Amino acid sequence: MRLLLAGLFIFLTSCTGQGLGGFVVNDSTSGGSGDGGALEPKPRPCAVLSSSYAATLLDVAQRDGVRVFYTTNPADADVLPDLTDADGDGVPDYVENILRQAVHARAAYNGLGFRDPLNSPRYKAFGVKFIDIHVRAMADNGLAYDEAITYDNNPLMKDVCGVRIDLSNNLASFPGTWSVVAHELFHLYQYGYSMFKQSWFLEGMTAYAERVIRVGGVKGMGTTTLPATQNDLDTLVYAVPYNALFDRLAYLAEQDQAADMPLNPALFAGAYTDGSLIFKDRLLWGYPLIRKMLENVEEESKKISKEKSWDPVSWAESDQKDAQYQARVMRAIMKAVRDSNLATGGVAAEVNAFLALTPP
Ligand SMILES: [Ca+2]
Ligand SMILES: [Ca+2]
Ligand SMILES: [Zn+2]
Repeated sequence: MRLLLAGLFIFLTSCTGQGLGGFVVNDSTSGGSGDGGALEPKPRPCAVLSSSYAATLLDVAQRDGVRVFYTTNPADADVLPDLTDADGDGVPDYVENILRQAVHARAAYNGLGFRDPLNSPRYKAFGVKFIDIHVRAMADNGLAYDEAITYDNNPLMKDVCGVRIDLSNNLASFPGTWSVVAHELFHLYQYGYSMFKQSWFLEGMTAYAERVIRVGGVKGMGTTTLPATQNDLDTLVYAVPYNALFDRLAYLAEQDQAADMPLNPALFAGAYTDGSLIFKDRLLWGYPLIRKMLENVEEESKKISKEKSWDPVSWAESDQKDAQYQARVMRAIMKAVRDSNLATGGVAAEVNAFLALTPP
């Protein structure tokens, strides 16, 4: 690791080649400094990386604080296979549609009261200015990283701090009904609220949240009932990234399944370059409960930081994913459920059995 002075900021440069999992900022072991009871964490240095792929993403399209980096260079491994540019403005439709999904989904999440990641104490502490989407040739459809980073080997990134999403350069028939941009984007919201990166929490909740643009108010109509035993909780929730827990709880919390999301109607008119609507319907059930869960989980994240004397905005990756904290995340989630009084009528037994699994 080397230190660079750039203006008033001190950047930490990664010397790992293994992606962000082996991220070096965490080995600053700033434990102890904590936030000392202050409302917002003190400023932190954004990490500066020099990954080789980033150097060749030499095109960018940006709007409303979202930057999409890509390449049209046919000699580059990450080149877009489809360079169609229907309106001839120089931005390929593929990139334009990524940008439109990101901007619309973000406006919706924010309009529903979820705290924008760039307004979170965590990312404010690192001086994050952009949501950066890197369009690449990759095996996954998308990935969302939680570290605050920039790249010093790409002139377009200009050493301005961002949070990074990687997206495949080759999603079949994108945009179609794809919601992967909205999905990865919601992970950034989760990261803004807490340090936890347990898969059941991240993916279960996000598989629900991407309904913001997909057909339906929740995934699978919320028909999968809540875990009723510890074994259910272990095998159907904790062991299953794309579990049905959040969809079921959001379904139970919704009072009016036909209600439009209370968003600016102009947002719902948003369309992709082919004219198809970005929002496939206006439904997202139970979002106030999900929002409350995130707020409770944020408190739990802060509590653990204090108990462990960890930097509240920078935990070791292994601690972020540590299953020993899953019951504490679950307790924070259950507190939101208890406070919402869902255990009534025909589902009282189901909800109470679930809540009994992790007592307050
Ligand atoms: Ca265009
Ligand atoms: Ca929907
Ligand atoms: Zn995900």
